[in-house]
Amino acid sequence: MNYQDYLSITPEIEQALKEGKPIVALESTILSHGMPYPENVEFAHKVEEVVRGQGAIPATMAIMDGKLKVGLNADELEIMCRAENVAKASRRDVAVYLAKKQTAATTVATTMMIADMAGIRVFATGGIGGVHRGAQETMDISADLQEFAHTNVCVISAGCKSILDIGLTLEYLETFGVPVLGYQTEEFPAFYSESSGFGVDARVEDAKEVAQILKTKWDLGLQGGVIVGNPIPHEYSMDHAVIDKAIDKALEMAKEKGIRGKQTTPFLLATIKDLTGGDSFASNLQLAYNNAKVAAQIAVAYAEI
Ligand code: PSU
Ligand code: MN
Repeated sequence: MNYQDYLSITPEIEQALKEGKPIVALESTILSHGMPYPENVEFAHKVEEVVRGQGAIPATMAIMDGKLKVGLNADELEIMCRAENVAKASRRDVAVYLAKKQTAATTVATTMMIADMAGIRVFATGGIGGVHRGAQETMDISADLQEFAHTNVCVISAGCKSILDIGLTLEYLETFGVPVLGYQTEEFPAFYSESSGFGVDARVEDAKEVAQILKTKWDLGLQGGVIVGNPIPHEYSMDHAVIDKAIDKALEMAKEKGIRGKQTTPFLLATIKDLTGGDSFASNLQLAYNNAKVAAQIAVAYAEI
């Protein structure tokens, strides 16, 4: 068997791949481990509609029944959103969960892997993983970053949350040769807010410009991903003081409870949501829709060149 035998691609996406139509990959960890049920069901459908609204086809990824699923139907989305006995799959888990037929949600790293295997080059998410605060001691660095170093997929996110050390995350990406672009901004966005105080490598003005950079990078055989930081729409951005306080408290609680490994990120996300009384969740939804929209525009522009 080769890797293609493990892919289960919906007929619509299979057809789109053949015809070179624009497709946008979407992850499922954001559904299973990043958002509450049943609000995540509405989100899962709506984010796909946003992609379609721009003329691209959505491909939500998951691991199910021993297959790498490219595109999920309504029943499968429901399973991912209910998240009962749904694991979180990063790169090292993929073979284990496939062989064990464990249902698992895909992170940024594994969504990129599956997208690449299927031939999908553009992927929209909320926030990326990165270097955790205190990583100098814990060595907690998301496998997402290694994936950017090797896998040819462009990821549109609202940057990363300051549960991470944003400065070290950007240093790591520089070391591994990953272009970090700012979508109509000079700053790398900090998820809930438009600014982080850290600059990007290059500002880009529109989807066409991103598509040209992708083409050039991959024409040159420069392996690896491209990160597009797309700031949260201004009207949804949150007060720094409110969100920073919640993040600090969540980090403290994680330490007290001895939360480690792959539990860290989901624990921090859920705790921040509780502490901000759901305000952060409303922002989270809006930034993810905005990323899906820009990603679809990039996929359309990339398909045209
Ligand atoms: N950051 C968020 N929301 C998320 C995630 C990160 O603001 O949902 C998810 C993504 O799926 C990301 C993963 O790939 O968490 C990173 O997990 P870890 O830090 O364990 O690598
Ligand atoms: Mn980690």
